[in-house]
Amino acid sequence: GSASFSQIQRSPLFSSLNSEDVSYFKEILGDKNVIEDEERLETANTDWMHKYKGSSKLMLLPKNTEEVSQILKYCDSRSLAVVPQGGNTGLVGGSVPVFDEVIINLSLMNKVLAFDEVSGILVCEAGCILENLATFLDTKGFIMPLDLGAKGSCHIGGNVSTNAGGLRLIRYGSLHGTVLGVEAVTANGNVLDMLGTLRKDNTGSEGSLGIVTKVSILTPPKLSSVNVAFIACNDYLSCQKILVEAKKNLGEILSAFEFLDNSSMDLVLNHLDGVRNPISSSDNFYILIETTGSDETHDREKLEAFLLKSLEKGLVSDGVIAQDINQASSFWRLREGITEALQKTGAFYKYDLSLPVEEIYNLVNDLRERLGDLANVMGYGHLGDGNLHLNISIAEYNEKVLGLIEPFVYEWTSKHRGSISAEHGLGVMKAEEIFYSKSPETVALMASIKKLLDPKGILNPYKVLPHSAFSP
Ligand code: FAD
Ligand code: 2HG
Ligand code: ZN
Repeated sequence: GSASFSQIQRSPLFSSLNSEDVSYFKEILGDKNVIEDEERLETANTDWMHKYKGSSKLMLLPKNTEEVSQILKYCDSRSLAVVPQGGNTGLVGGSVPVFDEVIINLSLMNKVLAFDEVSGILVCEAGCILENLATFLDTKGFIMPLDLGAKGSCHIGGNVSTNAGGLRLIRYGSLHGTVLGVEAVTANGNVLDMLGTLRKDNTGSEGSLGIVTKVSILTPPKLSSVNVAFIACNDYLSCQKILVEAKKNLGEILSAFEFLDNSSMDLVLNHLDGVRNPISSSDNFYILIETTGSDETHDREKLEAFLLKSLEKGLVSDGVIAQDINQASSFWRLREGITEALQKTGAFYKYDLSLPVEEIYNLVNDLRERLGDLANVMGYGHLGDGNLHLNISIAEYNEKVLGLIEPFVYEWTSKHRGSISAEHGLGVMKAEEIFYSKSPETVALMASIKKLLDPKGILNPYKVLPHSAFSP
């Protein structure tokens, strides 16, 4: 396999689960929310990519904050390590146990608690599925400020804990900005109620500092006019110029700017059913542009004029604007479906990088040159945010090829002052690589915060921070 679990040692400081523990959990949660069933454990132990796999013997399904608190208080006193789990859609192996950590899955905590129709402030439990929240808000005339391909399964608590980015960041900003407050439980079972008051900065801790139990989030109003254009262009320089033009000409209505290269397009066309390239002659790059505004005629005119101008300037070789919502979804499918299509190839390596926009495709080209015909290199992502998703697909996992990719990709990124963890988090995949994008001082500070909030280190061990951060 490609996961580097084999290099990690189980910490001898943690105890092992015994039958008394299980009885205690049954007492507080009820029998049916203490899961020992092998099939269900198999699913909960395995990550979305089927790349990381733990061997937990127990999954707990708390129904409320009080139960989360009781669980953690007990686990802390017994030195039982735990892994908080939301929708288990994470892409860095953060949401599954490495060894036998107890899985605390939040899926039963799925209630909307309050919605203020004037301010747009939503308060809900952490286990709410993102898409369900979006559906709920739709009836009220609002939308979620974030959207991502995993919306049908991921939880808002998981989104907040990884500070997920996604497809609308260019418009609504980072979740840090729209999450107004959280309620969280720390390792010793203390409930921190910071709901709705503070602009709390504990997002992005990936379950290593506490379990998020409730979230308060500012939601934007739903606007009546959404348009999606799908365009092709010949070279990466044109993609950058189109981005600049889109920001200038579409300004306040721009709500997504996504790109994929032709190998990503081929992958999607080959592996997903019912998709087709809306551009008749294939090209090297594709860009999806979405606008969201309040005046259909005005917005559409703007988008059409923008497209025409880009064609005249020779930046765009061809382009289409979706005629209806079905066509718009079919354009989105080509971009959002890449992760799912990759899943259907033999094996893949995944990198989630922030880089200066002008450097993004140089890395893709450099890696392609380095790997030759050993593997297929794909570049796509949130170009408007300077976020490249670099994926390499290969028939089967191969240490030699991995050795050509790492540390090359990390060093390349570090050299260009980028981040090796743009939006997916570090998880177990990149805990040891944190120094490529954070200074030793920053990592030391993160470790001391961790120590303060979780002295025994029971919360999501082996994730986010490197082993060395805890050695004297
Ligand atoms: P999980 O995978 O269950 O957990 C992720 C991490 O958060 C783990 O470390 C876990 O321990 C921790 N955690 C979960 N819930 C809690 C909680 N309540 N309290 C404390 N810690 C918790 N990510 C992006 O940023 N942008 C994208 O565009 C994007 N697109 C994706 C598309 C697909 C098809 C897939 C499969 C994934 C995508 N992701 C994306 C990655 C992933 O979906 C997001 O990171 C998502 O936010 C994870 O939510 P989850 O509920 O599934 O969390
Ligand atoms: C996306 O933007 C997700 O589609 C997943 O963040 C990226 O699969 C990936 O590498
Ligand atoms: Zn992404």
